[in-house]
Amino acid sequence: DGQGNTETGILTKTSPKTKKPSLYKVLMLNDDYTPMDFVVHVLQTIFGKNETEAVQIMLQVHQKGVGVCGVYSFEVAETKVNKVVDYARRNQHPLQCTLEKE
Ligand code: NFA
Repeated sequence: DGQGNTETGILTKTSPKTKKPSLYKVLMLNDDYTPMDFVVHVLQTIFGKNETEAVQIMLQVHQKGVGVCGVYSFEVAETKVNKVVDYARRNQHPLQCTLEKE
């Protein structure tokens, strides 16, 4: 119960130190040049979306200018952003992603 064990009479302390990690949204931004198929492919390979989900997110970004690819811990979110931007660059597409604290 956090203060001790009532059965044995031995008092223990639970550590108050652990915290739930903050969560971060990975946002994808629209541009006029990146092909829709490439965006769908990125959403499937880097964010683990199925074809239907990937197309929905891609269309949301295309129509609204921004969309949520997923919500992750800071480290995972940052790694995914870097993977997207790097993979897009290597394919000469301007596709951009950013992080936003939830
Ligand atoms: N707007 C891009 C096009 O018309 C498609 C796109 C969607 C780009 C989502 C970036 C993000 N080819």
